[in-house]
Amino acid sequence: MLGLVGKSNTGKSTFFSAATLINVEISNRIFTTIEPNKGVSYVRTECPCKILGIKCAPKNSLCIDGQRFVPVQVIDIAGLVPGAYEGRGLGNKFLSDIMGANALIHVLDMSGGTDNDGNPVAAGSHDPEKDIYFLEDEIDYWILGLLEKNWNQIKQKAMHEKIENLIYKQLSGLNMSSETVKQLVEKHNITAEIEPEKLMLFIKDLRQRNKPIILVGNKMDVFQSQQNFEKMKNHEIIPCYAEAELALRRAADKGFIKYIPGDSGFEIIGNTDDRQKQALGFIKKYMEKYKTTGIQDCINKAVFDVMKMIVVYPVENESRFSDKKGNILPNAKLMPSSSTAVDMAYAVHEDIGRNFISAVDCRIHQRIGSEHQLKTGDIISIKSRS
Ligand SMILES: Nc1nc2c(ncn2[C@@H]2O[C@H](COP(=O)(O)OP(=O)(O)O)[C@@H](O)[C@H]2O)c(=O)[nH]1
Ligand SMILES: [Mg+2]
Repeated sequence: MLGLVGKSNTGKSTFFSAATLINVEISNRIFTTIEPNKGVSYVRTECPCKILGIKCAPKNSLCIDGQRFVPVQVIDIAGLVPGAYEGRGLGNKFLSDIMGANALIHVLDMSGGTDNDGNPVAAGSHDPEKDIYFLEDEIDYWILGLLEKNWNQIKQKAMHEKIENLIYKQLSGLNMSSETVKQLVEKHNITAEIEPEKLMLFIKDLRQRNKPIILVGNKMDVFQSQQNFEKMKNHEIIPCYAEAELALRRAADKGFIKYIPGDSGFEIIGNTDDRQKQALGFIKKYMEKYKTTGIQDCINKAVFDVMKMIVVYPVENESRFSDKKGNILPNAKLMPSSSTAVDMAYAVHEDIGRNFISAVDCRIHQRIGSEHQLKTGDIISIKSRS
């Protein structure tokens, strides 16, 4: 799950609406909104149907003109205010929401038109670079709070129990592997008597692994944003124009334009009035400069580069690339990049994993073993004892 975070007024809800709107027939829209702030977005990847010259029939995902869109949950996490970690504002809700996120997309108002508390101010009056550190600090202090709450107990128990186990239990809500916690505890030489500054370095390291942050510079259409973007070149920021992406997806939904999320342009195909033409013209100019609106880039970066996932296609029939019913490339599965053939078998079904015999890499018609490492785009048929 990806969490959208940022102060009020930076464009999170606009980003969320754009990222979760996709122009496909209703029958294909299997994923609907779960809660008001939770929705489904899609990572975009080349569908193997294109290169193989076949017509696919996706079931758990979508294929638009040879681009496969694979669902990923997104949550619009409101409530970031200074002191959220102390429960200020919607602080507690904010923190329990980020607890469940695998990566955070931090939406910045690059125009500097939003003050510390999330109030709109004149563009250029706030330094958006500060917001980067502000979010990191909020999360760090929150994790520190989780540890400090029971530090006295940890101290006592540390006499007869390993400190890494105690810290692991204390941070169980973060869903980290015990292996990662152990590694970090060793790396930072954590003991029950650790000095606060050293503990903070440990927490920063832990946060970077547990809640990696993708920086999004929104409102790049505003003049001041471009100056700030130049000034902040030492950070890796994806330039973004959320309002435009929302307008494009809505226009595509209504049939005015042809636009596939993530494309570097669009085509007007319906009747548009002067006002619409003007708005689309402005967006077109922006895209000529920045290539895309940035929304799809953010989702893809989060899933592929930061969470390091791959997309693989399990099939039954190894020569037709289909399921039992003949649907070609029906399912696209997101898996961690280190996944093996047997991992995929388990991901399809527990029983198939347990009864795994071998698998076939269908694109090259080659048998592969259980420990064979998969790569993105693989089409795999699994043989199991039935
Ligand atoms: N210029 C510009 N304004 C935007 C963009 N995205 C959002 N906004 C505006 O910023 C304001 C706050 O947006 P909203 O999505 O409600 O922000 P949230 O409070 O972070 O959820 C609204 O007036 C939006 O229209 C953008 O890409 N460019
Ligand atoms: Mg909002």
